[in-house]
Formats: sequence, C-alpha cells, structure tokens
Amino acid sequence: MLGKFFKKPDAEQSDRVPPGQYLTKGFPVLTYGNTPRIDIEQWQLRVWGLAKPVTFSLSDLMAMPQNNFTADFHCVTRWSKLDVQWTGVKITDFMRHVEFDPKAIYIMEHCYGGYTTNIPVADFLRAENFFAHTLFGEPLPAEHGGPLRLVVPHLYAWKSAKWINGLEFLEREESGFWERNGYHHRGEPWAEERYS
Ligand SMILES: Nc1nc2c(c(=O)[nH]1)N[C@H]1C(S)=C(S)[C@@H](COP(=O)(O)O)O[C@H]1N2
Ligand SMILES: [Mo]
Repeated sequence: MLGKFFKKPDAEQSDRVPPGQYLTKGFPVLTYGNTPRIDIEQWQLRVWGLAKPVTFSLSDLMAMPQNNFTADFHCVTRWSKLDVQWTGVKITDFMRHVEFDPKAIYIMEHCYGGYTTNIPVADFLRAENFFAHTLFGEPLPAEHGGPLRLVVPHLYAWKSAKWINGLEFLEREESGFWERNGYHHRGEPWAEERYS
C-alpha cells in the first residue's frame, strides 16, 4: 500500500489526515461496477419520498449560485486526498428548491448505474456539502461521477455519490449498497466509523 503513490502524512498535514488513512497524490477511481453512460440532455436529478416531488435538469443546477470548493477526500479503503478543488452548487442553495416533510430524517442517495447510499438529513444539510460538476477546473470526468456528483467532505467518500440522480427522503434509516454490505451506517472518518 505504501510506496510511490501513498505516503504517511508529514507533521504539518497530519492533523488533517484521519486515523488509519494514507495520503495519495493521484486521485484513484473507486467504483463498484462500471461507469454508467449518461446522456447529458436526458440527465435528471429527482426528489421524492417524504418531500414534494421535483425534478432538476443540469441547466437548473447550473442556474443556481456557483461556488469553488476545496475539500479533503477520505476513502474508507484508507486513501485520503487533501485539497481537492471542485466547482458546483452548495447543498444549502440547492435545498431552497426542495420542500421536505420534517418527519424525514434520512435520505437515500440514488445514482445512475444503481448505486445507493444513505445519509442522515442533518449530515446532508451541512454547509460544506455540495454538488460538483467541475474537478480542478475541468469538467468532472465520467469516472469521477460526471456530469454531477455529491461531495460530503465530513464523511467517508462512499457517501459522496457519483452520477447522482435521486434523493429519496425517508422517515427511517434504510441501508444503501455499502451499508448493506457491512460498512458503518454513518461513516465518520475521525471516529474511524468504517464497518458495522
Ligand atoms: N455511484 C457511485 N458513487 C460512488 C461509488 C460508486 O461505486 N458508485 N463509490 C464511492 C466510493 S467508495 C468512493 S471512495 C468515492 C470515490 O470517488 P472517486 O472514484 O471519484 O475517487 O465515490 C463514492 N461514490
Ligand atoms: Mo471508498
């Protein structure tokens, strides 16, 4: 695991690297299955469940306030990448267009290709979360989730759904793909919430 691409954090960076993680300079691709083929014209992000149903196109997202973000990225398989630069839409701005029932406490994130992952509503609504369409100044490559992915910097990256196409608001916790397969139900890197 250690070697050319992975290194132990130096002192300056170590306070930014959660326990048991190693730094990588590259940006590995971690996908269960294949990169889905997506027609940008047909692309949709749909909201349903305990929320007023609404569908967004990519141009709807592009019409929302755009921001640059710098965020650290922590995969539960122990690689971390610091200072990833993204452009996109803050979840707090996006959520101005969504009305959900206060009884909803969990969200299932749905994706093109069938991947799912869950997140508590409170974790989803955090100010630092965003949808990204640009990575280091270039259109988000398909393998990293283009045209649009979610980024949730404070949780392990399996919560940062690539090719996201749905937010299902739920009254109770349901398991997504990795949660069903033994991963922790929340996934906080600083607490090493890796597996359940
Ligand atoms: N749709 C989808 N999203 C996904 C995944 C996936 O397999 N499918 N893998 C997750 C995992 S485990 C990680 S670490 C990150 C990896 O993102 P990257 O491939 O851009 O590095 O995406 C997350 N989002
Ligand atoms: Mo991951």
